[in-house]
This record gives sequence, C-alpha cells and structure tokens, in this order.
Amino acid sequence: MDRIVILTGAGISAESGMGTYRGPGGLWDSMRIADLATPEGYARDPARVHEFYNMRRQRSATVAPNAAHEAIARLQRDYGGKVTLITQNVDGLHEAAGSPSVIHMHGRLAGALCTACDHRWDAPDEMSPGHPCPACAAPEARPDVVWFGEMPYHMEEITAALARCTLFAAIGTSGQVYPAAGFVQEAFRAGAHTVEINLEPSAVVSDFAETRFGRATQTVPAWVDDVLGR
Ligand code: BV8
Repeated sequence: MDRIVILTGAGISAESGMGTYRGPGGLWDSMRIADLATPEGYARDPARVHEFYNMRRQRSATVAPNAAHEAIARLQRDYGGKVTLITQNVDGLHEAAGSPSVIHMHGRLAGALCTACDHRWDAPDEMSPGHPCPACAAPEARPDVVWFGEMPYHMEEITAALARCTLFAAIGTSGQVYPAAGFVQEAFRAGAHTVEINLEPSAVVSDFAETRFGRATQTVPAWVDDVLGR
C-alpha cells in the first residue's frame, strides 16, 4: 500500500469563501505581511494584529467545508494505507469536513498561545493586547499562528512522513512560502510520485511529475476517486 502525504494551501478553501493570500483579491494584496504576519509587526502594533486575526477568526467561523475538503476526508477514511494531511491553512475546514487528523504547520485561527508560559487554548472571538492567559494569568495572549520568520510547527513529523511517502500531492498552494514549497523536493528524493492540483501552475510546478489544473471542488474529488479506484 502507498503512503500518501497531502499538503494543502489557501486554494482548497477558496470555494468555501475563505480568501486566498495571493492572486486576485488576495489578503496580502491589501494587507502588509510585515505589519500583520511577523513578530516585529505584532511588537509594533499588537492591537492591529489582534484585530486582523479577530476578523479572520470570526470570518472562518461562518464558512463551510467544500467538496475538496470532503474528498480528502473520504480518502483518509477509505484508503487502506497511511494518509498524512498537512495544511498551511489556519482555518478549521479540514476538521469540519471530518478529516480525522490534520497537521497545522502554520497554526490555527481558532488557537491562542501564551507567550509567557506556552499554554495553548481555544481563542475567544475577540482577543486584544493584555488578554490574560487562563493558565498563568500573564497578559500575554497572542494568536496561535506561525508568522514569517517563525519556525513552522510539527516539522519533525512532517520530515519523517515525507521521507517515507510514495505519493505526494500539493493542493491549492502557490508554492511561494517555505519550507512548505520545498516539500515536493523532499518527497521526490524519497522516490514518491508527485502531483500538483491547483487552479494554475504554482511557483514550483516544474518540481512535480504530474499536474491537474482546475477548481479544487472538481479536481480533488476526481483525484481521490482515481487513488481509491487503483
Ligand atoms: C521559516 C500564517 C525559518 C499567518 C503564514 C527567501 C527564500 C526562501 C524562504 C524565505 C526567504 N525569505 C524569507 C523566507 C522564509 C519565509 C518565506 O517563505 N517567505 C516567502 C514569502 C519568500 N518563510 C517563513 O518565514 C516560514 N518560517 O522559514 O522559519 C526559521 C528557521 C529557524 C528558526 C526560525 C525560523 C514561516 C512561514 C509561515 C508564515 N505564515 N500563514 C496567516 O495566515 O495569517 S504563510 C501564508 O502563506 C499562509 O499560511 C498560506 O497558506 C501560505 C501559503 O500561501 P498559499 O496557501 O499557497 O496561498 P496563496 O494565496 O499564496 O495561493 C493560493 C493558491 O490557490 C494559488 O496558487 C491559486 O492559484 C490557487 N487557487 C485559488 N483558487 C483555487 C485555487 N486552487 C484550486 N481551486 C481553487 N478554487
């Protein structure tokens, strides 16, 4: 049996109404990464960053998973071999679609983190500077999201899965953010077949053996049917 590793990005949530980061109407088109998704930006203006994440946390609670999220949950349920699902997304749509395990390498909008004691808890809708940590009461709560310049989460587990995988699929990602954009090369070095499933060619499309272009709600269920049908 194959060992499948799937990496998803904002494109898989696009048809659920969650914005993407780049491309038409992308979050980073209107917002400055340096001000909103870096530790330096947070240190400069924590209220502005909390507001940015409060707005996205509330938006994330209003959208539903789509056929692409549901197809991946079906693959995780029905496939005989191991399926490791890694997402760059900070929304909870894979879990909402029924995926039994999701590795959030860039954290989660629904999570809060205490910078004083490392405690993690479910974030309230609204967080602001000085929000107290429920464990140590320090006024040090921040969104539990990985900013640029910070180490992504679960990298040991991810590296081990890539080193053993026989099939790697990147779905809905522009391939512009590292280390995620380099996972295809790690999978290729492990001897895996690699497939890019995206609306258009990503920045690393040439690293993939196979490509399937189109909207995720069309391309992902078809790909899952192919994998399950093999
Ligand atoms: C780190 C959380 C090291 C926050 C995010 C120069 C070279 C190489 C690397 C670097 C460099 N300079 C700096 C770096 C490192 C940096 C980086 O890669 N920068 C880039 C911009 C050059 N990376 C980091 O800082 C990472 N950390 O390297 O740490 C380290 C080592 C030791 C010690 C300490 C540190 C951390 C990166 C994580 C940043 N956080 N998110 C938040 O979300 O608010 S990144 C952010 O981008 C999201 O996580 C997002 O998921 C991710 C990637 O974007 P995509 O998911 O790909 O989304 P995008 O909009 O770009 O693309 C959407 C795609 O979907 C498109 O291709 C589109 O065509 C497609 N699509 C659209 N609609 C559909 C569709 N596809 C199918 N169907 C549709 N309907």
